[in-house]
Amino acid sequence: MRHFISVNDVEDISLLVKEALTHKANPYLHKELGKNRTIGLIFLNPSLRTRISTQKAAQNLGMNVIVMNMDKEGWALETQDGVVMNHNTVEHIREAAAVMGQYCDIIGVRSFPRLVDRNEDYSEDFFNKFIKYSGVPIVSLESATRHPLQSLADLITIEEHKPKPRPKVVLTWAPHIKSLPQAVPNSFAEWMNKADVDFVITHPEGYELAPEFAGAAKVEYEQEKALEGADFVYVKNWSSYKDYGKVITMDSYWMIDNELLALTNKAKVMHCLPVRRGVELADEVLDGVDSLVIPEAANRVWSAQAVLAKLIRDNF
Ligand code: SN0
Repeated sequence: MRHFISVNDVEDISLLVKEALTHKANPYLHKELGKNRTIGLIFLNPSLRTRISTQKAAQNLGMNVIVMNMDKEGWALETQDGVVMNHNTVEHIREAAAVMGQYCDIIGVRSFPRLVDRNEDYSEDFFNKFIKYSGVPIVSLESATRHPLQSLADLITIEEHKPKPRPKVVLTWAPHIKSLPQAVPNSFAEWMNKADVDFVITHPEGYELAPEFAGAAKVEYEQEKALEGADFVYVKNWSSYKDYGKVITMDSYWMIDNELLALTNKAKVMHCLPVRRGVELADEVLDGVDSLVIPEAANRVWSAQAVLAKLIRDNF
């Protein structure tokens, strides 16, 4: 594995889950693996779990870690080629990424979509340029269209809590007041489509995910029907892909509460966090016995540790 950008970079997802669980059982077993290696974690957007869990994972492997909130502490970046930089941008990604590649053996990058131009976001231009100009392995800490470290942590959590060999997993759209990226649901869908699960997506009309991410997943527009027999309910809001970046409905009755949860097979509830209480998920569910949101967040460490260990082994 040269980079970790999507599920397509992973040869065998169940093997990666197994490796993550090995790190979980014995976090410091490979504390020499990353010795004298430096990882740079570059954030162009806010983060809590990704930042701390990836830093912790790298430290468990003995790596040196540099964290930079580039949006606040770095020079304003230009990403387009051929631009005469006589406006607000100060430094071109060609130089910025190349220089960081000189200081770091691996670079993790977080960069959200602008949600203005679908082609621009879905081309993953920023990530592709970062890969090209840095010259080192790149780990996605959430890109415009994907959040693979989250999806791997989700799969680890499902593996640990599944009540049967092939559980039913339902990804449900949730209401929100803001326009959010499709990265988390896109990524979750592409990982679930490769996992041994019965995968169903439910959302109001107009919130269809991009076909390359929805893949062969079953789409059920009636939420109550989708929830029937579910073993896991994965809750997430996203803005429209079709009417790009728009909030087309806020339908508050889509919020999962105990009444909707009663339709499932005693389902466990997942959410990548941060979650807006009383908007995306009812307090009674988040505070109830079926919530997995904290163990799911805890698994972010083992997800990152498995990925970094693989990158170190495969590249150095
Ligand atoms: C991000 C998202 O992609 O949906 C990060 C999730 C890991 N979430 C948000 O930006 C939430 C913002 C808000 O105002 O609730």
